[in-house]
Parts: sequence; structure tokens; C-alpha cells
Amino acid sequence: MQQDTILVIGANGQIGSVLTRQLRDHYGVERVIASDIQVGAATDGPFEVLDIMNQERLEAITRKHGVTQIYHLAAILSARGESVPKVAWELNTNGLLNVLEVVRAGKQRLFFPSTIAVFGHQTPRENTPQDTVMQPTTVYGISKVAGESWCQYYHQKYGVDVRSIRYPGIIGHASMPGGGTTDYAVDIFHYAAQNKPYTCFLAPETRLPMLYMDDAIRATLELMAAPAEQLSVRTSYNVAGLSFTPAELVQAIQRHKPDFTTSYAPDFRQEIAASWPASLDDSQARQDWGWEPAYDLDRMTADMLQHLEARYSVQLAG
Ligand code: NAD
Ligand code: VAH
Repeated sequence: MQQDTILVIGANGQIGSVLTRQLRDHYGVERVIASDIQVGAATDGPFEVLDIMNQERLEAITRKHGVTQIYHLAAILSARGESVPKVAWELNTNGLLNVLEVVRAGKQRLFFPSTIAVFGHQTPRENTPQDTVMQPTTVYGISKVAGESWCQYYHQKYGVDVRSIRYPGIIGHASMPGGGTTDYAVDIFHYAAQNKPYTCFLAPETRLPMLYMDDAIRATLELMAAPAEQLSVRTSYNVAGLSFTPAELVQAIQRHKPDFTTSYAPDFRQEIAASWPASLDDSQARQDWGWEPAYDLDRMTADMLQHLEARYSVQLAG
């Protein structure tokens, strides 16, 4: 049986750095090639500097290492995308097209992360269906709707085995988020763990779907391992985990740290968040490949605080 060799594009990022570590645990360090536009976090194994706008270099790297699977994570996220809309469109869409062209020829299995930012004000906000209105308000969302459609097109037209999840906001302790609207839900834990007050850039009642990093990585690996014939969606799967407001997250943190306080100063990201779902219907993912989340709000909060308090107390002691 052929052993898989995996390329992670955008391996220095919030998700890529954790995913690369888990893939290396699973497949072996030498079988997982990390890549990013510059050298960064994921350097404890093979690493290639790769600008995804350079399709020839991507082709050369996949040939050199005999790559059989690609996780393409490089993108500009929702909040940062609004300050550089054309750059975000270019990277998120043409970067993906470069990857799709390479896997069309090389027949690698591809993972492409989409997002709940594909939805907009016209979308049902509660229990957002798998198939529904998609009129996004951000350039990030527009690029991901196009990306989902390109993935389905390459699957239908060329048989490309591309698989995708619409990630909600991802929360983890091992890496920092990079310019999104859900970043508050990671930042807040770092303040709480250091016993500092936090100022939240979303309003207290803003309910959004979220997913703990452990669940997000497991979902990704389970989808990539699922038999192709079981997959009925080649745009992108809704995947739900948690759904909470900043006020509810503060209460969950206060159950561990009663003195923790938060004030609210909503900025431009409030408008973006208001256009996204509050909760998702992920029954198709559950039916097709057995998706089930493991973390609820209390379990996630306990795990985040435990890891971050340990890290900051070591830093203080040092
Ligand atoms: P991130 O911003 O933390 O990381 C993106 C990585 O891509 C960075 O390391 C960056 O250096 C790299 N990159 C940027 N331009 C590049 C280029 N031209 N060539 C190669 N690499 C380049 O992002 P993330 O949060 O880890 O998200 C990863 C993917 O998951 C993205 O596609 C994002 O849209 C999607 N996603 C993330 C979330 C989330 O909450 N983090 C939610 C939904 C979807
Ligand atoms: C963002 N965290 O805020 C990302 C994500 C769920 C939204 O794509 O942009």
C-alpha cells in the first residue's frame, strides 16, 4: 500500500501549525511537508518556503516530495481582508486555482477550508442549512463562495478529490488567530489566564458558531479519511460545535475565575459578525462521514484555561 506524503500550505498559521503537528504525529515527521510564504512555526520537520501565487514552485515541491495529499490553508481572513480587498481576492481565489490546477494533473487529494463567512444577512441565522442563500458581506466571504464553487467544478469536471469544511470560528491555546472576526474568543482566554481585564470588540449578545481546535482538526482528518463514495457535498460541509455570545463566554470563564472582567467596545467587526449565522445545521456532515463534536463550552473553557495558565505561570517563573 502506498504511504501518503502530505503538503500543508499555510503551515505557520493558527490552524496550520496545529494541523501540521498532528499530521506529523499520525504519519511521521518526514511524511508531512510544511510550507508557508516565510519560515515560521512549523520547522520541526521538512519545510519549504512557498508563495502559493507561484504555481510552478508548488508543482516542483509536490514532484520533489511525491506529495499525495494537500491541505491548502493559506488565505487572508475576514477582518484583515476588508483593508486589502483585492489582495485578499487574489490570494484566496487565484491561490486556490493554482492548487486546483496542480492536483488536477497530479491527482492529489485536496483539503480546502471554507468558512461560515460565506453566509450573509439573507441567510437563515438559526440552524443555517447546508444549502441556502449565500450573499456574503466581506471580500473574504465572496472569495470563499467562489472557492467552494471552484472546488465543486474541479470535482465534477475533472474528478478532483477535493474535500472541504465551512469552519466556524476556531478556538485553540497553541496558536494565535490571524485577522478574523472571531479572534476575540481566543484573545479573551489569554487575558483571563494572565488575570487581566479584557475589552471585547464584539457586542455582548453577538452569538456565533465556534469550534474547539481539537474538534476542528479531528473533523478535518475524519473528512480526509472518509471513503469518497460517502461524500455527497463537494462544495463544503457545515460543521457545528459550539454556539455562544461573548457574554456567555465571560460567564463560563468566571466560573473558573470569578474576578475576571470584560468591557465592550464593538468596532467594524461587529457588522461582519452580525451578517453571519448564530448556529449551523451540520446534519449532512453527521450523516455522510459521522461528524460529532466532543467539546461544549464548559469543557473547552476548562481546557483553554488549564493550558494557558500553565504557560503564563512558567513564563512568570522564568
Ligand atoms: P492564518 O491567517 O492564521 O494563517 C494563514 C497562513 O497562510 C499564514 O501562516 C500565512 O503566512 C500564510 N500565507 C499567507 N499568504 C501566503 C502565500 N501567498 N503563500 C503561502 N502562504 C501564505 O489562518 P488560519 O486561521 O490558520 O486559517 C487557515 C484557513 O482556514 C484559511 O483558509 C481560513 O480561511 C480558514 N478558516 C479559518 C478559521 C479560523 O477561525 N481560524 C475559520 C474558518 C476558516
Ligand atoms: C474569521 N475566524 O473570523 C475566521 C472565520 C468563522 C470565520 O473564517 O474571519
